[in-house]
Amino acid sequence: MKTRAAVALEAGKPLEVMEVNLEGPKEGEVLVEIKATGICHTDEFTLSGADPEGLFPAILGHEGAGVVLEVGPGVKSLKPGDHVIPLYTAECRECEYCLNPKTNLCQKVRATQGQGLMPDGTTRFSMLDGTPILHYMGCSTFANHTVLPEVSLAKINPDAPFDKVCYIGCGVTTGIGAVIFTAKVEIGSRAVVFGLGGIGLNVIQGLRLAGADQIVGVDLNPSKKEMAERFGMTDFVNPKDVDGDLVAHLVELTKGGADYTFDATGNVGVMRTALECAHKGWGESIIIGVAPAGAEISTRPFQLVTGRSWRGTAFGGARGRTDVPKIVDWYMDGKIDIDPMITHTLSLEDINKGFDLMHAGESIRAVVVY
Ligand code: NAD
Ligand code: AHE
Ligand code: ZN
Ligand code: ZN
Repeated sequence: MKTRAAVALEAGKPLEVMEVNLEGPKEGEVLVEIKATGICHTDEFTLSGADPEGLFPAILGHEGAGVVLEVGPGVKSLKPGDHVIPLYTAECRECEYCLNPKTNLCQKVRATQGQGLMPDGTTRFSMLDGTPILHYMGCSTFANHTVLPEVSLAKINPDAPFDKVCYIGCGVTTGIGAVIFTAKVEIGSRAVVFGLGGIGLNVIQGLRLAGADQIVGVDLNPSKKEMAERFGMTDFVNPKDVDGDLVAHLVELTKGGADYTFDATGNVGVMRTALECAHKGWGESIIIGVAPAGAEISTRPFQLVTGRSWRGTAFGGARGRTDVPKIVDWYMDGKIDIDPMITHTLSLEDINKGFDLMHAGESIRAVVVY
């Protein structure tokens, strides 16, 4: 079939919206009509050329929601008409990783996914002249239709609005999951969140759900303060307004250091600050942000010797097929809020405006509706 897609032809160039060829689903695969997709900072990261796994030409996008149109041979858990959210972290429920309760990093399709290919080592997308186009993060939601492995799809409540729950495909789950599944934050905790964008706001929302007493937000952009307060931030710190050492300021503000800190910026300097303002003896710092190729984190080992822990999380530690449908239900039941964070809705033709809004710090989430 033919479908419309925004294609990343090369790093650092705007996406080009065009008609592309899409082959139907093979064994264990599913054809999905994407109804809406968010634009995450990680799409920008890969498009910029900073991603060591970035390959071109590719169809980016990993924060979508849509409807199953067709299933390939052997697919048992999905049928045409099911509403689904694509998963960049699959859940096969049978690999060594899925069977270990300590991780959500299913490896069933990860190797080929990182090469922009389906599990059989081929791509389903091509240009009209036949040039192959690569998949991205196993999702490619910047196409109106896409093909995914069955294990990379979560079946969700059919009443859920696509233009809102697409955000659960990455930002919402990553932020809330980092608090609930990775850090397992306790009632009464003090926390510091660095970066109040599409991920950091959901960390804040997760901290409020978990019953944290103090939720400090840190951002260089003061326009992020209002929305963060709406989601539960109790204190705002703009590093530009702090005289002297930021770590010392945050330790004082949290009365000795935070129980939990979260980096949602991708800046390795910020990651160090986040570790060092965690409480001596027990503070945990969770890295969510994705840093560019070649970047490295550093600190004095004494920071760890004296009881702080440095951890990381992918997709908030969520097991997609199990947890994503539950998070959709939390939204449908009013337990979490998403709508105010979707600040812009665009057509596919205008997708590059979504990247411009992100660069200008004007959007939280821009969502493309097909
Ligand atoms: P975003 O652009 O919406 O938000 C980033 C925020 O960080 C902005 O508000 C910006 O002003 C702030 N910021 C930048 N530099 C800062 C600094 N030095 N100090 C304080 N604040 C600073 O991005 P997003 O969509 O929220 O993504 C955040 C990060 O999380 C990105 O690196 C993204 O790639 C990553 N991410 C990781 C996962 C995962 O599974 N680990 C999932 C999604 C996104
Ligand atoms: N490809 C990059 C790393 C990118 C990365 O860390 N991706 C996160 C999800 S970001 C979503 O917005 C992730 O889940 N990583 C785990 C995984 O298996 O990819 C690089 O540095 O090579
Ligand atoms: Zn993302
Ligand atoms: Zn698995």
